[in-house]
Amino acid sequence: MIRFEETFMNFLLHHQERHNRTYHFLILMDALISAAKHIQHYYLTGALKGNLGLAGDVNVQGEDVMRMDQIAQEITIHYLKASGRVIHAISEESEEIISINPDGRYFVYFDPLDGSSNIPHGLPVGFLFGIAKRNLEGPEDGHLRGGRDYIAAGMFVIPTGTFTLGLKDAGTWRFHIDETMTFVRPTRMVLPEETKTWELSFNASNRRTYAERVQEWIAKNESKYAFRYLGALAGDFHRILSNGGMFMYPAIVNHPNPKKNRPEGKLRLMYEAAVVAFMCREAGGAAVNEAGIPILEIQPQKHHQRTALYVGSTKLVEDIAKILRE
Ligand code: AFP
Repeated sequence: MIRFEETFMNFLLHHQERHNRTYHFLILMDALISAAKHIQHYYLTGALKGNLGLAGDVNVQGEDVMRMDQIAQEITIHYLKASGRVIHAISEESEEIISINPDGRYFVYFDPLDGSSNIPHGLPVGFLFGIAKRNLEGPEDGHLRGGRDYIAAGMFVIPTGTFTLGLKDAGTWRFHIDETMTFVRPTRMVLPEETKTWELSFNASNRRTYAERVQEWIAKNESKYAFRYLGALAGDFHRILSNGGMFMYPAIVNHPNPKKNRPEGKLRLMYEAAVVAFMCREAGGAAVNEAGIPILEIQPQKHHQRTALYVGSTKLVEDIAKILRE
């Protein structure tokens, strides 16, 4: 006997009544889910079809573009256009703001395939997105919204079939894909208080390049927690949300080759850091930058702005934030 479970769309319908969300939001979410499923299909068949290699271009960040980055970008733009609900999008794969529909009511900030070093291996990557609402009443108020103004943010971990969504003032929820390719079984994610399962996640090969105070914090705390690192933010943050602990991508300030320093951090504010910070807040956690400032309070100055990131259980994030603020 097949057991049918509560679907994502049913869950949203139920929630929208309680949180004053409109059908426009549902239609946008439907578009993002369709895009994610389509990307997942290409990813799963990518090794056979020759789609897991380089595309031959360099993106706005100066990085080699993978074929899958291009495919994921095209698919996402297609569905955002079809939804009719988006005025502008900002994507890691496009230097310019992408104009979609002048009558659209949402801004969407996304990275359609984050974690490129995993692509050639077919290992987990992320499709991350944040959504903000356009000011429909007053004058146009620009696209550069800080995380505090997002109404939702989420991530698909591709190809694992998991989808996690943070809804403003309504929690962070995880869904799993079923046999019919439907996301089902909403589970509310709350970061565990109990430290037994907590993990630390950072690129250990960079540790000597971090600021001294960050290196000292790591030396003092690392033996208390398990260490895990996948190299794709969505996958690493997925674990932190379930197990607790902290993911960090600190500023690189002590690289032996000073040209390789990244004092502003590596991750992108609008479609990486603010997305996970938003989900983390809704799950009871916190996130700060290298100055100990809450990620959600940072007002972006440019679309592809970078930031350092410390995100996870409030106790750990606050502990390191105190040191970062000194
Ligand atoms: P790429 O998509 O450019 O590989 O970057 C992935 C990412 O932005 C994020 O998903 C990871 O957490 C982080 O960078 C990994 O960076 P390192 O390879 O330097 O550890």
